[in-house]
Amino acid sequence: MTGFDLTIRGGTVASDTEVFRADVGIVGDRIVAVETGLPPGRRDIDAKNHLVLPGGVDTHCHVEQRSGMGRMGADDWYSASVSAAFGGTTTIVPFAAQHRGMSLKQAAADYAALACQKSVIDYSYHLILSETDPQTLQHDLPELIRSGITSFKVYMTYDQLKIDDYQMLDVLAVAARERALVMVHAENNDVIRWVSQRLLERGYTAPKYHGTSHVQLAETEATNRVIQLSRLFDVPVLIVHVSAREALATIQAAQKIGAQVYGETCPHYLLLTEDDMDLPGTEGAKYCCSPPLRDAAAQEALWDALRQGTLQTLSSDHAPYRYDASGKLPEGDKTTFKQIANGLPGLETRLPLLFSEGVGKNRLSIPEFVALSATNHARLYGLFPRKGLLAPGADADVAIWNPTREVTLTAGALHDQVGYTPYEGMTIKGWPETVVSAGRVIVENGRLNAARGSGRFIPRSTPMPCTTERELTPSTRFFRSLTGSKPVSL
Ligand code: DUC
Ligand code: ZN
Ligand code: ZN
Repeated sequence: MTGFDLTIRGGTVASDTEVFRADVGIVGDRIVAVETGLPPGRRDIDAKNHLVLPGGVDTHCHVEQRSGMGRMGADDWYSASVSAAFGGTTTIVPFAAQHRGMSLKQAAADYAALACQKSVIDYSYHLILSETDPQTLQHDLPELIRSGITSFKVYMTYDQLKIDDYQMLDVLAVAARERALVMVHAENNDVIRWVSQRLLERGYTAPKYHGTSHVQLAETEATNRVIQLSRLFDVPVLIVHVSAREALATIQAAQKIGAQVYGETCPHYLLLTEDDMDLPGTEGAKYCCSPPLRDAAAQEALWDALRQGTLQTLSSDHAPYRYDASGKLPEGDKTTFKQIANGLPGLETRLPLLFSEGVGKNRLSIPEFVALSATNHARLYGLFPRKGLLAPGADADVAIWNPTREVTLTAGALHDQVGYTPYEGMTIKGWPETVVSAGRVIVENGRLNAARGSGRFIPRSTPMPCTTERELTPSTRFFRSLTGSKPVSL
């Protein structure tokens, strides 16, 4: 084949199953060849001694979004997408959030307008659903799913966002009918509320009490509850940001009996612990996220779960709240654990951390890294085979990694607007030095070469978990029939 616009030459290519020597030939925005000995293109990149991997796909990040607590993140679509690109991620899927009283369709339209003006890499978005009225569930949601927004998140906690079990059943029924993937923030709201109230009454206000109030059993209980609810219709659910051992065991047990449960975790649950919330003054606020950081045993269990496939994706859950009154500390040094914005930044550090701590420390193979960083995201959320692999026909999204380059992480060197990194001073090994998005070399020699708004919206197909045809039991068939408008016979 001749006439490549770009070839990436002499590198070690990997997929989620194999590692092999090949050149990658690109025409326009697509990969057209992956084989050895390709002829020169109009431009050649020498990838000798480098790994040539699919650009990362980050399917859980918060960008230009107001939180359940009403707090605005520091990153807009421009800064977030630039930061993602520098960290080797070429597709992001954040959230268009419907807050109470808002039209879902309007929330999605407003969000789309922001994204298309600013993102420098390809993107889609999920929805966040906080209303379950007929307009939302019967009209807006099905229409948005059919337009390529094929997943959405619901919350079991946060007074301003949570849905109850009855609403959850309504939501799961629509997902089953429309073949969309439901992402769930699984924590028991009342347990957290009850414990928090008692702690505050007794003057326990420091950041570390965030961890105390988000006790592990709150995550276990909610995880189990939504899994059981999903079984009524045999509909897939994906538990986001799994942090704890018991929640993992619950997911594993449900998978064993055939429940369609998928799971995600994030770098901070693998690398940080509850001790990080226990720093002098309010410093621990930088480490408050929900669910909270756990302990070393949880970290080991999460690594195991990533290797064994209990959890399929590693997302950043980038939630960029600055360490000031706009984010983490609305009441300055008087801020209680209950007022701290929940979440950690991590779009740019997600893959370098996973590479260094995973591949570099022999916890993960290179194919496992590719699966957890890109391929599984693409499959689970309806982006495959356009994203998440290097093969003819796929989008030319490539991260060229120097596996031996050492980098010391500092907030000043990152490209988000958060102003701190939880990993300040940590030295890691391996960095995505050159990043190609839709055939454009957008990061090279530490510089960005991409215009605002040059990323594209990618309509998503039916998520893989929702495509599997399963034989329904008579009971599931019956309960599914109750979600339609036709009369059912008992
Ligand atoms: N849930 C998230 O998914 N991200 C940040 C905070 C939260 O509660
Ligand atoms: Zn969440
Ligand atoms: Zn999140």
